[in-house]
Amino acid sequence: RPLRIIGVPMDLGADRRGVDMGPSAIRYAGLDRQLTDLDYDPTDVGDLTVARPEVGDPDAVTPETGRAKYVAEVRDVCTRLADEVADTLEEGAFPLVLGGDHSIAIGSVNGSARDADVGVVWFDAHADFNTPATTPSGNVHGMPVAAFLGEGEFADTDWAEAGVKEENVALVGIRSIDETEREALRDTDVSVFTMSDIDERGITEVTEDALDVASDGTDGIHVSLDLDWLDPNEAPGVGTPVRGGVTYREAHAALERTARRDVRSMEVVEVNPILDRSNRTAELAVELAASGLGKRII
Ligand code: DIR
Ligand code: MN
Ligand code: MN
Ligand code: MN
Repeated sequence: RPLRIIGVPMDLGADRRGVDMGPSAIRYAGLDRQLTDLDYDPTDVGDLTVARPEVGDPDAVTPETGRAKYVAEVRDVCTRLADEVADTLEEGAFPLVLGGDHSIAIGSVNGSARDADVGVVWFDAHADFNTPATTPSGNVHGMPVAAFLGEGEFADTDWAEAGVKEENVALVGIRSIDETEREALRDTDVSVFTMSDIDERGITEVTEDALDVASDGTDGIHVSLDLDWLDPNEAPGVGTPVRGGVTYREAHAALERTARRDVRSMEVVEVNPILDRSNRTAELAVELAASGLGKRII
């Protein structure tokens, strides 16, 4: 099975420098080898070019964008990433995107949804549903779900709004939401599965529900895996850790269930090697990507 690895060394959507080294760390952790063992035929197309923070204007506030740091640079990268992902699918290969901060999901989802109806499963501690009007931080990595759904300032933007239906989006493992973000989320048909849901119902049942949401009436699922979904004890190399995340086993169980469905594209994001311990978060990213792509114990 042909697969394309697309690196996106993006750190303009988050406050912590170092997440731009995520794609290198994930490759170093043995991604190519894992994929080959799984009978994929990976082609690594290298990294997209991302502007350095010194070049952009962090505090650009425009009537069009409101408060969203480096949004012009993020838009430029996401536009190119969307093309790359769409081309990959058109050529019959599976797109595996390596971040970089989570703002790049705006590009991945747009590429995946260009010629198909897609659902999205979002494994994350955060809901990533802020808009330039609601954001407390100004960081675009807290906005990608709102962006690809065309909320607020992202409405009718050709680079952000992706035509994905709210009813086909499921957020899983959520435990940190800003107040205004919570209110906006309640007004939508996005499905939110919190850590409490996982506590009460177990990871398998919750994951199956999320996969049903994303599959219902769609041509396939885009899987977005933010490593801060896991407990920080397991995944220390992330910029915005939140206690009380999923365990190592729960994470694998969820991605093993995911692999049984019609997954058409995937991204692993927010690995920050500067904050990591001996690259273990990048190694975890590789393992979980492998589970999500069909790796089984026997
Ligand atoms: C926060 C943090 N909700 C924000 N978001 C993060 O900045 O909008 N997303 N860390 O991954
Ligand atoms: Mn995220
Ligand atoms: Mn997160
Ligand atoms: Mn809406």
